[in-house]
Amino acid sequence: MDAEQSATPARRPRRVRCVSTASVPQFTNSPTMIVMVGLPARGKTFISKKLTRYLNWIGVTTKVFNVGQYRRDAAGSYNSFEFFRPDNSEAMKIRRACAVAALKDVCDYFTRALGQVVVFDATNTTAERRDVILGFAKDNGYKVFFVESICDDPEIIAENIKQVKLSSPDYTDCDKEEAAADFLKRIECYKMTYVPLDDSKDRNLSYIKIFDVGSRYLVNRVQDHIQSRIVYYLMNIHVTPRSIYLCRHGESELNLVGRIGGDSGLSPRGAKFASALGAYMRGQSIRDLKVWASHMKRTIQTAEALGVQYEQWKALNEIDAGVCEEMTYEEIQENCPEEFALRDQNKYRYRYPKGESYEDLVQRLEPVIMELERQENVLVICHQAVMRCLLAYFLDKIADELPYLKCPLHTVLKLTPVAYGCKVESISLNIEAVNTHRDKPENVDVDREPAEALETVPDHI
Ligand SMILES: *[C@@H]1O[C@H](CO)[C@@H](O)[C@H](O)[C@H]1NC(C)=O
Ligand SMILES: CC(=O)N[C@H]1CO[C@H](CO)[C@@H](O)[C@@H]1O
Repeated sequence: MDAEQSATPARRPRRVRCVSTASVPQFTNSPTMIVMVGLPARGKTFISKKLTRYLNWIGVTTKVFNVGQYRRDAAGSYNSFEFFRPDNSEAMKIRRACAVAALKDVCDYFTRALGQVVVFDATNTTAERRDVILGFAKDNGYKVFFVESICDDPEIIAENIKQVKLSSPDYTDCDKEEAAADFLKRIECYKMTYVPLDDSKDRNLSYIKIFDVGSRYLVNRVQDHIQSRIVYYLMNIHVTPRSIYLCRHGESELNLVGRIGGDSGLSPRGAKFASALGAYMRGQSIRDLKVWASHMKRTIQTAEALGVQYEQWKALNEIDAGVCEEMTYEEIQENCPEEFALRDQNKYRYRYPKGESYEDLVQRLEPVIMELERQENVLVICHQAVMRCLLAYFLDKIADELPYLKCPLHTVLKLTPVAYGCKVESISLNIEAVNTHRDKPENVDVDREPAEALETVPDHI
């Protein structure tokens, strides 16, 4: 016993608890710069944003630095492609200064914000520019991984310009046709100096080249775990239009009585939802819809009512509440008030004794996300905590917000990728159900009164 403890013998002994960091392996000890390479309209910003969203979700702190945004801030309003001509020395100066400013901010992000990865979203089409970045990274002890997007299909490029470039701040008050023409000329300016990564000259660099939006890849010198995860992710994503439908099982017998977890079947209203869900999905008339459920009775009964084939994923099972399984919130407060408070203090990190945390759940769901990326139209019938984790991935929600995302029973969320993000439609199937959402109470102190702890518990029988 140390001096401090023996000096305060009256203190209530506290269970030593393990903060659940173990579920997130320390991916990298030196920060990594992911540097995008390629002509404009090759999907670099799309890849940057998507990859950043993924890395943050798996627990690797990541941020995008878009050099184009620095240019817009520095050079003021945009006139025309002339700005991007290699012989425009005034503009070149501005562009170089922007890159320097962006690199300085990268430094700050790694040192002050404790970031682990940055995605440097610039065109970086010349070997000289890449050398500047490599020198900078070497001086600071950062690893560099290049992601080059190569595409010469005019249709794909025209589509990309239409989808994202015309809504860029550069072209706000511009005629669409004129803007597209200007953008094509801008691409020509870059082409004058563009040197792709070279199989022989750049053979010591770490990179992935993505050809024609993923029809072919070339991967060179993967240095570590995080780069390998990035490569795997980039090889699984696609841009084919599709929708992902997320919902929970129909209301269960345990939902009715306010008990968490367990493995009960559907209530009569839950069964009604299951058939309504079947009707709704048939109304969407999707060819080749995949349906996924968990290994738990309530999702299986919901999926069965659809009358189509479905797959079962154990990874989709509800968060394991350990010793609190099948308890009501009132009972948790009664039997383990300290646990209840600790969970309210950090709901994302909190791990139920002999159970899981939300953070654990995200790690368990990573293969589900990867497969969702590979698939097209999918309906995922899952559980409240699971749905929150999946939703957070698609909507780019931070860990603090994730455990409080609203995922009511008997409501389908339809997610459709648009431009750089995801459109969400919330479809209530108009079948009553109990509310299972408990907001964070104001007082999260371990010494709070029971009434304060139970303030936000939803009604139940
Ligand atoms: C690659 O690295 C090797 C070993 O460090 C070195 O000898 C070689 O010159 C490098 N090649 C290039 C093209 O930089
Ligand atoms: C076209 C181009 O070279 N884009 C950027 C690549 O990154 C460097 C940073 O070293 C910038 O200077 C460029 O503007």
